[in-house]
Amino acid sequence: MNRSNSPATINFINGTYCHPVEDGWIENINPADGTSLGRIADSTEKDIEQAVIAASNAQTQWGESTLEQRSRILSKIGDLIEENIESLAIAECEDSGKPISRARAIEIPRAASNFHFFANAITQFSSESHESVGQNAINFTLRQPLGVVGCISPWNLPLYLFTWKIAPALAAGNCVIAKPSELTPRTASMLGELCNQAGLPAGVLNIVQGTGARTGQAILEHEKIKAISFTGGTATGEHVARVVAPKFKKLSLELGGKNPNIVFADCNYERALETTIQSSFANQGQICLCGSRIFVESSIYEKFKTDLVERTGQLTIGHPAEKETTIGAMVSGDHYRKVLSYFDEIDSANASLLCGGKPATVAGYEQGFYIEPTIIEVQHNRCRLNQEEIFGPVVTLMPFNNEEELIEMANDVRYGLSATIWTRDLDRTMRLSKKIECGVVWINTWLMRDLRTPFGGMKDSGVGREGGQEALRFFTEPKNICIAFEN
Ligand code: TXE
Repeated sequence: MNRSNSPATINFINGTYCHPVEDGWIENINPADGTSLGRIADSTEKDIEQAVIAASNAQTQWGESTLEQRSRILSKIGDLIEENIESLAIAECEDSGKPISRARAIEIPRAASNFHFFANAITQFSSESHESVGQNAINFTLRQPLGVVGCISPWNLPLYLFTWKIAPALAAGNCVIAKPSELTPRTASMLGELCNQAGLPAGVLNIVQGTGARTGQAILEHEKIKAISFTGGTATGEHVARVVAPKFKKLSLELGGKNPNIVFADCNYERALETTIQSSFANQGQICLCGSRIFVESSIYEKFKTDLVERTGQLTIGHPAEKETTIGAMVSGDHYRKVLSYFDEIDSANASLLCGGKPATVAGYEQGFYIEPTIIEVQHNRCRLNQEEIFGPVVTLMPFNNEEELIEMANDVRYGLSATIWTRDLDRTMRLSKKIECGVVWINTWLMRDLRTPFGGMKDSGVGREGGQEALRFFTEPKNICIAFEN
């Protein structure tokens, strides 16, 4: 399988690759060098209509297929992703600018794990029963597929997040209309072919390409689409909620973050430092879970600051396809300019630039969108640099003196996705974990994922949880059946 040089990325509807009905196209730009990777279908509501018809036709049979049948097919899709890691990693790297080493070792394998995990999870999925004691009745909860559902995913971890939604939706017996980001369309497109090879019946998964405003909007508005699972920016999430709420669709939102990375003096210093490099700059800082606000206990602040700047200087900015590259390109020109615009805030916030703070040039790829990994020392938590999701290789650093002050700053932000705490004091980890307003707390680690755990955020970071049983519950309709019996 090698579609990475394919000139046009088109829709996958009813098991077949097809051109958009209205012949609309957008350009896919390689952010590493500014060249074109070809055209992408910019689908309209007519394409969504075709996808919904295909999905509706497939729904009864897929919804009534046995768990073993579904599990076997999903598992096979996972196997095929593993067999095609190289071509998928190349396409992912070209579309997004991420280092190929990351796509190959972490993200494409995780897409395979998503299918393998939910292939197993569905065979263990169960529902509750309640005996109405003294009333001679027993209640049980029937969990049925919702029907046709919509999955909309972002560009930062393209196939990883696309499959994180699709796998549980399919496992639970739904047919799916899925749209990847228009910035990173190709691995999602390649997945269609793998689904055919795995024997997924036509129409069960339909992959539509196009912009959010046009294609995504048509998914939100379609009356026959029963649920929307969305991951993306908070502003877009707010729009999605406005459109979907009056239609009473089920809705799951995974949105932005501005996560605290908290370093206490009693931590394992080397591990905290090394992992902080990862949590700050992995994927050019374009992960909603990045620890973009670093708070360090004042007694080790100066040392940590010096060491962090020095280690950051050892990162290798380069073309994403080079194996030694650790910092690749930003996903797009627009996003690159948005991230750079935050450097204008440094003076007005009375902050100090410790390193980076400007575009990087990679010889031979001058049209690429590269930014130096940047650390900014801030004076207070209320500045825009600490309040807004920059979503780039940019972190802020500031000291703290005690737990009360720290908790106040950690929570003083509109987001509540994750937090990382570095300390050897077990009591402190529990005190802080309970008080920090977020959906995921990592103690002495970062981004360690177990797919059974609930994943998602509080406050403006989203609504609902994905992962494990939570995802299977989201993608099913609970129905209470009450059976009365005679003694
Ligand atoms: O994402 P969008 P953008 C944050 C990050 C970034 C900001 C904007 O801060 O700078 O969001 O990024 C689709 N109806 N995150 O603009 O727009 C779109 O096509 C339906 C955090 O690139 O949220 C894509 O498939 N769909 C984040 C998906 O929504 C619409 C990951 C996400 O795009 C739509 C990405 C519409 N009207 C960005 N408009 C995270 N939490 O991981 C857009 N889309």
